[in-house]
Amino acid sequence: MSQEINAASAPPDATEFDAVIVGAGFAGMYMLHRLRGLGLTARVFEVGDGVGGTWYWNRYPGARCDVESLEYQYGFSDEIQRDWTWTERYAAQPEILRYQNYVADRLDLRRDMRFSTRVTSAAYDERAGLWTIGTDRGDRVQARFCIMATGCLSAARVPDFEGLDEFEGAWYHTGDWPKEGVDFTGKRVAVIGTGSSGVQSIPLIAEQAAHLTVFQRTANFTLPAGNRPLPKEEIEKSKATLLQDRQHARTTPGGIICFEYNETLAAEMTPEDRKRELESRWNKGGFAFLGAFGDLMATHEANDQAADFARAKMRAVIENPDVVDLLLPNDHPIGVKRLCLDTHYLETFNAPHVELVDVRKTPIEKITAKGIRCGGKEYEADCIVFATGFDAMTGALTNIDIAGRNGAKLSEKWAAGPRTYLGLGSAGFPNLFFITGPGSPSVLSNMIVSIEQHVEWIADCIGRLTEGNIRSIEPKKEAEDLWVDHVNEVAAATLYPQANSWYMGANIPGKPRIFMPYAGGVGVYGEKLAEVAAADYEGFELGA
Ligand code: NA7
Repeated sequence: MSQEINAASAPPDATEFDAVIVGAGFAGMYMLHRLRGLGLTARVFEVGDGVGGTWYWNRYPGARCDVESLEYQYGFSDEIQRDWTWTERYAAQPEILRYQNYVADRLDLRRDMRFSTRVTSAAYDERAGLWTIGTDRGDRVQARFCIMATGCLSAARVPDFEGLDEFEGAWYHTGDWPKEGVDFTGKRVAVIGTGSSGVQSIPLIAEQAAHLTVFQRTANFTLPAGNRPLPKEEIEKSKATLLQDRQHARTTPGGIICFEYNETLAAEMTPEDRKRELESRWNKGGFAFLGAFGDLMATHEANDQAADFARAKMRAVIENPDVVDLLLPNDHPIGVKRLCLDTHYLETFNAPHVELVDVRKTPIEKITAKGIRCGGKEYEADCIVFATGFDAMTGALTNIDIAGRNGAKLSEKWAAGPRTYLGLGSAGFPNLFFITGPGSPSVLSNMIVSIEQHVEWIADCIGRLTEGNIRSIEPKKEAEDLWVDHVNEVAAATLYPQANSWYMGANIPGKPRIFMPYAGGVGVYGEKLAEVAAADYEGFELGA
């Protein structure tokens, strides 16, 4: 590791690099480390004033990872993992951000990073074989490779509600939370949105607020996270085996070993066995619930068993008869919208100062000076929290003016939905890589496992191109078309397309309804990546 730490950086005022990396979250940090290991120069640009990406921005109360901390960490360095100790089963945002800063210190990453800088454009010069990257601070730098480590959930989105600029109170988006925090003590607070961010923040906001009004469009399946402090023995065991465990995780569908998939189909089990399986997984907490039967995500029959079980459990903790039916999800199979893991979310609605408004029945009409108008009634609020999600998977990419061969724009090419080969690149955009791009397992997996899988593949690829004096790599259109078809076919064999989810782009008016991540699983996908690389980058055009 020390050799890589000492790798030469480009001078601070350099404008030419081997690679530019956009984003300093988990993906950008590791990518920089790997490129340094190849002896290449790289510059990272990041909007935040520090490393962290998702975990830099999502500082809302209760923000916590829904993948267990012992698995949600880098697995590439034994030294790094051994010298860090997680405290809880699910790490909270401040702890994850501390971890990222610890890694940035250990690898001395910041000297090649420029913070508080947004990349606004990237244009490919075909003759020179170089990308020119522009930023909002006026930088114009050139690099052979441009690597988008921009994250899948980083373009925070406030819906276009009429009247927001007239609102006299303060408003916040969970994905762009003030660093100094927000004190809701004694305030009347409105929260719009009941995805993971709403479900995590609502119980804590309710503890402070004088009155809390929650505006719900879709009731979500939510189950107890079962968070707890990590015992010493569990930590020690993980430290001893993390690197092997990570190899194992890469062969699993979700990149998570504690998930424990049961491959038996629901119909092959007795009702008692099904109940026992669901009960033990529910009690354990976490996403493992979705692994109860082999066909839980594939057939309505199996899914209904789990969904009915979950609804009964949810119903049991809701005391307020006025809201019980509203809080129970009934318009989508369980798991096809991101499952929420909560700590006392449903119980929050038992409190007399917490109110639930159904905006499916009566959509929000407008934001007023004093609050939110909905169903002809004005709900007054001192603060509004938008827990309304992200322009997921594509937003952070299409927000940058990316121009490939002949000036063709990525945003135009993707107007009817993202088109990539393996989620790694797009035809017409040579030497442009996406880390966990659309068309890869990404958000359906442990993001860090998928990030490492991509970063290592990209680093190997760049290393081989550099050694072989190969100027460029770019997906062939035929390979891309086949991959997009394959991604769609795999999704169609699951229940995923049956919900209005951000996986489908359904949360953004006008966004094409396409299932964006690859549902074939991390293991299967990893085999495909290895085959492609071994076959001299089959499906890619290599430019001499
Ligand atoms: P999500 O999961 O996209 O949730 C956003 C929520 O906001 C969801 O309940 C939406 O309802 C709701 N929403 C969005 N737009 C509106 C409008 N216009 N009116 C009313 N309600 C609206 O984002 P999160 O930040 O909670 O979580 C993102 C991921 O981060 C999560 O899945 C984990 O992977 C971590 P809808 O369901 O679309 O009807």
